[in-house]
Amino acid sequence: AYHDPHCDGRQVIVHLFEWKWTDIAKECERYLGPKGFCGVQTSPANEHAIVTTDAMRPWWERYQPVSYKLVSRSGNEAQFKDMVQRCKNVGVRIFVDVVVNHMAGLGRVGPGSGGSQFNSDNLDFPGVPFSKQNFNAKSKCPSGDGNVNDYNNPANVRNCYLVGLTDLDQSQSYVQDKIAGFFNHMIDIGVAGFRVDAAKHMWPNDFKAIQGKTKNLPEGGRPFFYQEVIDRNDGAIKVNEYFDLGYVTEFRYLQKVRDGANDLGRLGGVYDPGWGMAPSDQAFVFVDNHDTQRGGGSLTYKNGAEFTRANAFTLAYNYGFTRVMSSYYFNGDAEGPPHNSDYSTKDVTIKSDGSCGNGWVCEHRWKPIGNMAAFRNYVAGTDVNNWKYEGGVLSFSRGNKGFFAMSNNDFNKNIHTNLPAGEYCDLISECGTKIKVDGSGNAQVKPASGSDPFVAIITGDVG
Ligand code: LAG
Ligand code: CA
Repeated sequence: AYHDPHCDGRQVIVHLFEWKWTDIAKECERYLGPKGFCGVQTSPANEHAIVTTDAMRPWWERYQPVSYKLVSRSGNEAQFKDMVQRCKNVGVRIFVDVVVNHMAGLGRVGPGSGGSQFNSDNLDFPGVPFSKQNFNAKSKCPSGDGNVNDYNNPANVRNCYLVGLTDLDQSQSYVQDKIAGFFNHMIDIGVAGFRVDAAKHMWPNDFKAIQGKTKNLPEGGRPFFYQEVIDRNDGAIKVNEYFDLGYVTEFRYLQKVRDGANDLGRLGGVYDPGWGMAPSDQAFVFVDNHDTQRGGGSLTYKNGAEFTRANAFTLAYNYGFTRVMSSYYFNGDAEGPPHNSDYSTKDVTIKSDGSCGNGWVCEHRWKPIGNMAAFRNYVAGTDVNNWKYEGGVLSFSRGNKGFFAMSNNDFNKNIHTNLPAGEYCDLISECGTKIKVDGSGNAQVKPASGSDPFVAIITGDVG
């Protein structure tokens, strides 16, 4: 019920981490719409704490909610509305990261990014309002220090404070109403769905009750939900507890695709039911996210070619619903987005070669990544066939609609494509080379450029 992203069959979401609403609106119009992206995952849109103590304006202050007013480091409500509308106009939907497991951490005080006062130690958030009785009481949390510290005990994971963040009691009707009201406000504005932060730390039935109070989209249908559930076969909480509530993040995929990007033959096993991985129609997959790129053992933009292979493959293959990470360059783990001297976030600038400036990485604009969105859209619903790993080149077809090949280095190889005879534009290089398929479906396959050792072709036009 919560698995339709409402983007006309498009298949790829990009997380524009820490981007301002004004820049996201422009990116929808100038790049994401034309390239066939389904949507954008935004950073949390609601009011958050302003952290100047442990670090100066770290990115993670946005995971410390203060109220559900739409005023954040990315912009105000008017800018948010303008973004949602402008993106929607070019076929790109907005998916908001919602942080509703908790409010700001102990020790934090107001004002927040929207000017609301609050005091975490007193469990007082007048901007909602939430007060002491709306939070999980110590008596419900089986943990000596009140923090989550035993992943083998669901009550510990879900009723205790995650890294000191004041834990809301979502079993209360009042709390559910406030959270659903926050979702409904964004749905009224035109948002199509949500990434549910820390879903693992909320009881599935409580969240189900919140969804029950959430309205349909104005155009009809249930909002899209994907639940952040980190399940690496390392505790009591399993992804399948959340299948009814939307897609679930599949973190075992990150490890599988990292290992495969260095040893391409292993990519055939990226979906491993033996590991308990979610089936394709439940799995939300990605090469990295904003947490794992800061020490989660995943590939990141810093890995260059391997990271590019992992992403191109993810989009070419047929497992899960896909998200691409789009980052800013960073050294320290807490470092916030590129900023001006007053700590306001810098604009995203676009250079003449299409790459981004001002400290933004824009992985989604790397050709073997961004140009694969159209491939995935076109071949959706087809099987992976003709899997072949030979001479360092991995290739496969998607039914008789698409063909993909990649290697660690340049290549030039005769391969069966499973496509009808014809001359097809390579999508990766934006038709920098054409691939000629003969009457038996074979082709001499050579990338347009040896520095981007990928080829992707489809039998029709890009979206
Ligand atoms: C998530 N998913 O389930 C987010 O993806 C992740 O980025 C969030 O942690 C986490 N859950 C809570 O929403 C991030 C940082 C933490 C940070 C937290 C709150 O990874 O490091 O904790 O956001 O801002 C910070 C400090 C802690 C401190 C805590 C409370 O790093 O030392 O205890 O704030 O004040
Ligand atoms: Ca909780």
